[in-house]
Parts: sequence; structure tokens; C-alpha cells
Amino acid sequence: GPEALCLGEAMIMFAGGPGPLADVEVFRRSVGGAECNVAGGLAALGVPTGWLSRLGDDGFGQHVLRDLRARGVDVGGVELDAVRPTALYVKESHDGRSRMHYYRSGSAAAAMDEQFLQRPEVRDRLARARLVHTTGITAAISTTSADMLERLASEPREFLLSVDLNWRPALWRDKDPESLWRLLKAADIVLIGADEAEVFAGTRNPDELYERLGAKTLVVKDDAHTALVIEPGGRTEVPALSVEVVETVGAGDAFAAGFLAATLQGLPMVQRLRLGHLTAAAVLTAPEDHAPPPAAEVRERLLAATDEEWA
Ligand code: KDG
Repeated sequence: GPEALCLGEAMIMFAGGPGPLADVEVFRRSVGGAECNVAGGLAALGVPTGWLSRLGDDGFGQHVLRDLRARGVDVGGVELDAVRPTALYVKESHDGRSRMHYYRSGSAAAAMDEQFLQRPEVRDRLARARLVHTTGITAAISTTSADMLERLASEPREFLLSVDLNWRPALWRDKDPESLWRLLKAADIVLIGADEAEVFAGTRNPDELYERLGAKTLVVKDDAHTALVIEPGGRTEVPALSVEVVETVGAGDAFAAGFLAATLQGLPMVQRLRLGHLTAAAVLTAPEDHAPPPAAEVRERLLAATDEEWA
């Protein structure tokens, strides 16, 4: 069975542009969704991985299933909804930046609830997993989904619970992020971008965040510059690779996949952060929200490099 499970919504993504949405006629389809990006990233790094979610029983849902299966992700824990649709999102690329437009309220995945975790396909996978990864997006898509995460985080567990903040203001309008704070505090591993931390928590200071979140392992990523881990044993910092950025969406998910894969492999903290940077670099230099990681021999070489060679 899968060692790692990723829990959250996938969306069909339509990338338009360049140009304002009002003018774009042709869109390019791919698959997005933070946790599903992480699932694909973990599988690409050789970690047996499952994706847990709900999809509409429609052509878009079929495409997501096919795409994830082709990337080696176990989708046996996915439930199809005969009524609610698969979510969509449109990426507008204009004036040198990307904006996301969601078409996801009332989606099949937003109907995830505590009962979803009780389905035998899901329960059995959770019982055997070493790691479960989710994000603040899943806490935001509906109150039933937030309740599901609270249940997941509060029950006794054998697995490590990993949560990426993924702060999406558009999903939190008129919602109280109290449930997200509780989830982050209950997690074993928390991944946060310094910029989003500033908006969400009012600080980008890693020590302050560590104190507020009580996270056992806190990863703070400062964009193009560095990633820092604070854990009870101390702190580790690794500078990012400098790359030609094409499009940033999904890079955080790729970082999470690299970091978590290396964690499951028991690699030292420096190498966990390096693998995160390496997989993020692959997505930063691609237009899609996910991309294959650098080849195994490149990864091996850079994981083994000296600090001088790395930076
Ligand atoms: O992290 C990348 C995601 O933001 C993207 O794939 C879309 O899941 C998404 C979201 O809800 O923003």
C-alpha cells in the first residue's frame, strides 16, 4: 500500500493567455490542485503514494484519474460523486503575473466530510500510511472538509501529519481561519512560505512562527533565497538554487514533495531541504503546476555536493 497519502482537491486547470481574461479565447488544459501536485511529485521520486479525494463522475474527473494513474499515484481512495462536479480553475497570465480564478464551490471534493475518512478504502490506507499530507486549501474549501481535517488531526495516528499553509485569501473571505490554526498546531511537519506567513500570521520571522505554531518540524521558505527548518534538535538552512523562473505556481508543492520524500527516506536535514529546492526548481522553470523532478543522477550528485558546490 501507499506510504504517503495526500488529501485534498484536484482541479482541471485552464491556462489562458497572455492577456486579460476578457480577451482570451484559447485555454490549455492541465491538472492542478496542491495536494495532487504533491502526490505526483512524491510518486515521481519513487515514494509509493496515494491521493485521497472526491471527483465529479464526469469527463474532467476521468481525466484527473487517468493523469494521476499515469504518474504512478494510487487513486483507490478516490470517491466519485454522481451529482457534484469536478472543480475547475482558470489561470490568467497578464502583465507578467498569474492570477487564479476558481470555479470550485459546491464541487465534489468540497463535499468531503468526516464520513469520507471512514470509508474502508480510505480508512485502510490511513491505517498503513507513514505520512499524510494536506494543506490550508483543504481547510478552506468547505466547513465539512475543515471538520474532516480536525478529525484527522485529533485522532490517534501512526503517520506523520504534514500541512502546507498554502494561504489562499480568495477561499477564506468571510471564513474564520481558526480551524487552520488548530490544524497547523496539531501537525508534525508544517511548511510555510515567508510571504504568506506575513499575511496569515502577521510575521515572517521563523522563530516567532515556531513559537506560535508549536510545530515539531517547521519549514519556512523564503522564496528564491532560502529554506530554513526549525525543529527541537536545532535549525538548518539551505540556500535556494538560482533558476530562470517561468511560472511559480506549484513550486511550493514540488518543494513539499522533495522535502517529504527525503524525510521518508531518512535523509539528513540538509539533503531534505536540497531535494525540496531541486524539485521546486523543476516546476519554477516549467509553465505547468507540476513537472518531473530532475533526473536521478542529477539529484544524487547535488544531494552529495559540498556546501560550496551547492550554492
Ligand atoms: O499550489 C498550487 C496550487 O495553488 C494550484 O495547483 C491550485 O490548488 C490550487 C489552489 O487551490 O490554489
